[in-house]
Amino acid sequence: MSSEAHAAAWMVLAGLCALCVPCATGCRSAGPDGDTSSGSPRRPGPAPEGMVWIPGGEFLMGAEAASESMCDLPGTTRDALPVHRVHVDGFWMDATEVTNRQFAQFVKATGYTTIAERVPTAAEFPTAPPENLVAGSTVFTPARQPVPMNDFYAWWRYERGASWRHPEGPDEDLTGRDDYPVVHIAYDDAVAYARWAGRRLPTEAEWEFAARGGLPGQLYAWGQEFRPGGRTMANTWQGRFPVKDTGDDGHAGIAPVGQYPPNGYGLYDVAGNVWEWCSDWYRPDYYALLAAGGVARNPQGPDSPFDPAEPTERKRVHRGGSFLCTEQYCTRYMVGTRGKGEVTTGSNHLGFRCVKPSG
Ligand SMILES: [Ca+2]
Ligand SMILES: [Cu+2]
Repeated sequence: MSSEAHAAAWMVLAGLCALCVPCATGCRSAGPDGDTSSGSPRRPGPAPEGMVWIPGGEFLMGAEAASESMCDLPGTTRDALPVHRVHVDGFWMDATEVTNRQFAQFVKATGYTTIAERVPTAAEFPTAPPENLVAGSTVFTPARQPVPMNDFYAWWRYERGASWRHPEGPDEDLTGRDDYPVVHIAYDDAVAYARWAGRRLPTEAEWEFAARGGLPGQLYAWGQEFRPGGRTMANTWQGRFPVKDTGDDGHAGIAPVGQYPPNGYGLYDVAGNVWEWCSDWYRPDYYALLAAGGVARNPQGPDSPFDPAEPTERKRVHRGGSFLCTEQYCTRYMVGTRGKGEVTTGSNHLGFRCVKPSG
């Protein structure tokens, strides 16, 4: 991929968090009737390493939260509507986001090179100037002063040499970061890891069912309040975005996995820290399609991707929000809301976790 492709890609990427601004209309959850019914409630034996059992069942998927309307910026859609009924079978899920330590084991065993580490070729991108054919990825950089919220170039940059090994750029490495989530992971990178581990990526429905932790129709993975009793539940952004993250929640920027309370199923960081890849193609109208068909059983996503905001980009779903999310801008740490990203594009706030079927 060329820098041009990257440029397009990081526009897409930034779209995750870039298009959202706070709405003044308040927030509503999916409603109190989103009760779960039992799917596969019994743990089918001992847990695979690092995984917890997600019992499956029926639930109300999506969000009516004002956060995902993102007011009136171009390219935004209420893509987490309508709230609709979904059933998922039980499965195992990684309790945490995949860490640098885990990803390093995979790379050591397989010699895998991530997309961000590959030098794009002139054959792939004949129109790109040679100087643009450099490996790298997208890195968040604080703005020096407050900037308009409609231009994410003010805080995203393409950094040559950035990759999972060098999250902030070539001068930084993984020293002391073994337990941090791996980042700068493109979709195929995540799939390759999952295959090696005998696992796979979650569907979007599995991800949301799991993230809700058995609590029906809540705004957050832990309930209706962002800070219940003043307690910090997730790694997000405090302070003026995108200028200064004050780290009032204990971490300015990315945090090691598992620093905040787990949800009802024992999953850590399903809100904030890093976005997580799901296996579904992204379409903003997919929920409407599902809702028309009654209870959707183990939905796998649409057959093909389509984002009207960027119709040529092939995107898959991201979930969970990141350490950059803030009510000033993007509150997609809310459990039913959706993100999306072009499949070859990673960044320093995008990672993943895996699931494994019970059988
Ligand atoms: Ca934080
Ligand atoms: Cu966000």
